[in-house]
Amino acid sequence: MNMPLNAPPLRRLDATGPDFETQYRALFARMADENAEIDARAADILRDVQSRGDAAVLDCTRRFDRLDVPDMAALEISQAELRAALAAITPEQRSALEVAASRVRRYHERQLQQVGQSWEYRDEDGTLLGQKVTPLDRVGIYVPGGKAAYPSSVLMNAIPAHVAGVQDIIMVVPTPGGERNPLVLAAAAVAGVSRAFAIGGAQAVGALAYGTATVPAVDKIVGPGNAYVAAAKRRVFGICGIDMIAGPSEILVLADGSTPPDWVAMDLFSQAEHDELAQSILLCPDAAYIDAVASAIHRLLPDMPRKAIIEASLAGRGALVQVRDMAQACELANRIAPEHLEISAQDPHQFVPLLKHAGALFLGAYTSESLGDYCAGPNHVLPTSGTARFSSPLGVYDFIKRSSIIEVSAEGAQRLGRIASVLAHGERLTAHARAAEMRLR
Ligand code: HSO
Ligand code: ZN
Repeated sequence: MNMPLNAPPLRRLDATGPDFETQYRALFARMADENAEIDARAADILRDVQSRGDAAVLDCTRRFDRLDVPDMAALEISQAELRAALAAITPEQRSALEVAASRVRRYHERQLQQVGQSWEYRDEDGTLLGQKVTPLDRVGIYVPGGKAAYPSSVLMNAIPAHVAGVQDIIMVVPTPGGERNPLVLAAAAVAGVSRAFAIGGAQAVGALAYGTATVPAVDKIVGPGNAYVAAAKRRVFGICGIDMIAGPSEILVLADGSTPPDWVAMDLFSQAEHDELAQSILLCPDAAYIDAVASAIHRLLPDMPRKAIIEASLAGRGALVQVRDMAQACELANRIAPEHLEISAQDPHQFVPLLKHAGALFLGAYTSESLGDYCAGPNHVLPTSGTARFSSPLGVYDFIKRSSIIEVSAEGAQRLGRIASVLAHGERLTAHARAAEMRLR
């Protein structure tokens, strides 16, 4: 049964071997995601939307989404339509959406308790210092609607915004050929989206960033999209905020060999099925177990409806890697900094202190990543492509900002005034110095 797999779909590497460094570099060669041509086209679209507003958005929607409507009003999805979609889905779907939403809400409410608190303290001389937390006024949520339309992503983007206290949540979702996805609309109703528009691509990003007669300008745009959307988000950053530039999905499984191999194989598939460019990797010290996962992959793959995508993803960027031990697996995991990190081990907790960089950690055999994708509670919008080294899951903190508060007492102005005056003179900024000195007794 232990059929070793050396040919495609999945390469096998040995992390203790002499060639590993070269193989590793090839496996993680970053995709050239800043395609100059795509960027130039996104820039053209943004310029057009900035100057012609709704008319440009309508033209693009005709061209790219094959959707010809007389005016932008026809592209707004009304609250009544969102509610109707919620009423029309099956009771089972509705309850799944609602339970998922309430778990996601609860998790993010906990986050709000930690990061949403304003605070202040007083110096001995009475000077008051603090930090005031305020939600953003209005945010835009980009929901992909082409190859992949994910109602779960509507929840994951809108709920933290809602929990943070954002008043206006504007959703955009492309509807190629005019087809509106009922589950996406139902999720928008559950999540409390304020307004929704059937637009997408760089034109939707432009509409949200600059505002048009119909689409209100937002303070931040969140949510994943295709390469045009990513390019447009990069370009409007600064006019408004953006969350991150999301790359293809990734899963890294660290296995000690105690989880049924079929479970691990299916978890690898679960990310691979998102995209030909998705990346699924197994790290394991046990060669026989790797064989077992390889044969599970062979056996299970033919039955998968998305087997072509899975196969392309596994063959292109997947790997089964034998490591010296679990400690080496943890070192490699930190280097990879994956979006999703499953620790499929008998005692996963012993490895947690060793793991520093990952979008989300999934502990133990029962924690399939897919549970996190839908309903465990934490956000599924996560840093990809190694950006977990410096960034975090989408969260309530992405929808709030902080203002500093300073109230200097008459007493405090004496001490601080002298310090400020010295430093201001050092910078040759006389007005700064005088402003401080005038308040000295
Ligand atoms: N794993 C994806 C999220 C998702 N999965 C949506 C299923 N639906 C990116 O983290
Ligand atoms: Zn997923």
